[in-house]
Amino acid sequence: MDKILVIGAAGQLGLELTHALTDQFGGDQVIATDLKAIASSQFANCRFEVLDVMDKDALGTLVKREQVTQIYHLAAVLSATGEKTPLFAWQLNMDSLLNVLELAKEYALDKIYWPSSIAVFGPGTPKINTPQFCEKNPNTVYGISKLAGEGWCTYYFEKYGVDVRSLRYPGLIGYKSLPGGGTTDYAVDIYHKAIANQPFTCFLSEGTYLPMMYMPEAIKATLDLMNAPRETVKIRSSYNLAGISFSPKEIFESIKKQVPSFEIKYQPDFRQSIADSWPHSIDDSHARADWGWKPFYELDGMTQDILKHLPSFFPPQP
Ligand code: AKB
Repeated sequence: MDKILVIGAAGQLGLELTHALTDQFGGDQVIATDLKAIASSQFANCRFEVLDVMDKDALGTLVKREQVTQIYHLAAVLSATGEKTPLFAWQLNMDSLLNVLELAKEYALDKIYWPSSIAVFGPGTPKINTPQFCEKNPNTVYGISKLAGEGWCTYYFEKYGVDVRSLRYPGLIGYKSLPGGGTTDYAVDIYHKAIANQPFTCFLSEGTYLPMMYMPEAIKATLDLMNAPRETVKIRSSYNLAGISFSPKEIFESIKKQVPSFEIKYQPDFRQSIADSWPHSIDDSHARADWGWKPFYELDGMTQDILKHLPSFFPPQP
């Protein structure tokens, strides 16, 4: 029987993915873990344990004791935060992945999921419809660690047969939790300001196009990839994945259709150069061909859905 361990379950992606995994496998089969004990209240339908993924012995004990068969390893320092503490970001992002891959080899686990990112691309990458295979020269420590991680995933698959699967997520936009230190996170914060009837100051310039994805699509893509038969998963570094590409001006205009009084101003900071090094749009034809991926949201549909649901998760403060 499948036993699923989620590492970094209290993060923006982790929270929603853990709930989806609980729906798929049943609460008894899923163990949510995070560094923060306070997160336990968010996992009423499955077990929660405090875990530091850097502690390989504690991770190994948990995997053995619970007879874990699959690990979703989501803990990471993201792009903007990573630039403030580069060595810590490298250490956390790399050592934690190696801990998980080593245990997957040692205990012959069935499957591993590890997210990569559009941050693996860099200034020399083609910006429009960025291909799966092209020049990658990331210039953030986050991007460098994701690119190295993709190499390690391929290595463990080829040398040891570890069935590790990965997606290069665009910026993820959800309404159930707050984002955590990414360059694309302006596209989450902007909705919080809109429902609070406050003006939004954007840290990117109005014309900065970035690939983004609404959370329900990211969850579906992740489960589709993980549920695909082993032989259909032909790329073992990480799959390109596309949702919607838009600029701060376009998301602002989309929100303004629903909240006519909404205002924005632009004050680009250090995150602008990170965004400028990333693609505008992504070619995900390999994901479509290999395991049937197809995105289903457009910008206005996502905006309507978020504005409808966000106030019940984060009631606007007076
Ligand atoms: C970030 O902005 O750092 C992340 C990402 C694109 O991986 N959302």
